[in-house]
Amino acid sequence: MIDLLVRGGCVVTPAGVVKAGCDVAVDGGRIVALGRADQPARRTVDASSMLVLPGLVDAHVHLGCSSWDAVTPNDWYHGTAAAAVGGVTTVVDFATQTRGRLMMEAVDAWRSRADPDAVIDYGLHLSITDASSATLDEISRVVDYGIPTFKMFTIYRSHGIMLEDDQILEVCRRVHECGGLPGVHAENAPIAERNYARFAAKGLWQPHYHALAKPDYVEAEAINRVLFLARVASAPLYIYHLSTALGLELVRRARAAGQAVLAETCTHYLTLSADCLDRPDGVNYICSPPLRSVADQRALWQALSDGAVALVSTDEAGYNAADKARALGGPLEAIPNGLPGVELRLPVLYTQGVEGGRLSLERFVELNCTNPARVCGLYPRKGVIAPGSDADLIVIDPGRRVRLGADTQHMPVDWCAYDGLEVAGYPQYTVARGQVIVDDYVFCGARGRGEFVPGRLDWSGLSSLGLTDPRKADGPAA
Ligand code: DUC
Ligand code: ZN
Ligand code: ZN
Repeated sequence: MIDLLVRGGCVVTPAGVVKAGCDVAVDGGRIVALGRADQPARRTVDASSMLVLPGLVDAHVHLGCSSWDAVTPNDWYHGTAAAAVGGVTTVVDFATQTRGRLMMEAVDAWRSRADPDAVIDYGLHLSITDASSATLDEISRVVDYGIPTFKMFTIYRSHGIMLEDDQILEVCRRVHECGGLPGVHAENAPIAERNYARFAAKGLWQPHYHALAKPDYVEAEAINRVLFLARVASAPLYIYHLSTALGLELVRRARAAGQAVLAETCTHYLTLSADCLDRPDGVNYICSPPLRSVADQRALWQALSDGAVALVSTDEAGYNAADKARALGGPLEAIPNGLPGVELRLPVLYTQGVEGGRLSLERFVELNCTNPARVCGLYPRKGVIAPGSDADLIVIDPGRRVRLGADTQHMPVDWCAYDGLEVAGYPQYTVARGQVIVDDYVFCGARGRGEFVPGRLDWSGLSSLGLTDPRKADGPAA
């Protein structure tokens, strides 16, 4: 007798969509068979007339994240529970090095918060904040531990996490030598800082000026610079949260020239525009990079379907409205950045992407499940419905619709970035490593059942995303 049979659904597999009548057999936390599996099971979920997808992987979240004196209500328990309700079965957070200290201290700190509370499995990136010889020498240890992705910041000088160009070059070199993947939060710091100071001097503190302080060229210049540094280092590059058509154009050009670069965008850059900043609750919508124009959104949707952007994440970092509003009237940089969204990527993008005719179901799964798992080194354990993979599955009734709002979302954040939007796609069941943790739309998972999953990059698999290992490719020399 097997543990679980998800019977008769329309299943998205690596070979394509199995139209209907496909069973998924689960035992010992893994998928053991696909197709017609006439086996007795301890539990059967009837998936006839339902969609069965891999659980989503969110490659970019900040849970229990703090900014000055504010902390996001989506901590490791509430954030992962809400994520599960939204069909997410793996999240990847950022262990952030304290400058001058060992990176492994940050890893230990993140694990000590995640392990007792996480409801779903998780991986980590490492946000690297200095390039001392001790840090550079520690990179191989971090990669061996199972954290192969390193995020560098070209901005946030006052937060003590920004790297200078020489440091970025060194980190790219060393991460690449160690078999890891360097990545970047790309915004030009001096231009943004000058703009903030200029607006502050004139008393222009409204959220509107956040977007004006960081126009599209602030992102694109930093992308251009770091693309060049990565090329000099012969290193691949992961661009986190790409938000502009101008930055995208640079990514496209680099990829066309054979450079190993991949880009991520986020739900909000696809679906919300800078006009949100002008609403009465506009301060809530402050995030970095800022929300952009409808033309930028259009370019990003196009890039999702043609492959120039490889994955969608949420950059989950949702603060309560009062914590955002408290900082109004002072420097714009002091307003906590980020939007709540870890629960909402599936319904929002299923509705606007798949129902909206912009993405096939297969492409939706690549962007939200398979590719994030590949980029974080979690594939094929995560992100795919295939025998041998973890049984991370969601079962969706595509006909059921919900109107989003602070009262319907499960995240304990007191406002909803998509208030009033009608969506389909919330899963009726979420199965994580073989356990039903959302049962008929009700969360029933146990605190602390989630485990750290070490990431190991598979360069041959990453080549399907245009990320050939530059050590082996005949790419352009700098
Ligand atoms: N920007 C970041 O860089 N991190 C968290 C959220 C945000 O908006
Ligand atoms: Zn960032
Ligand atoms: Zn982030």
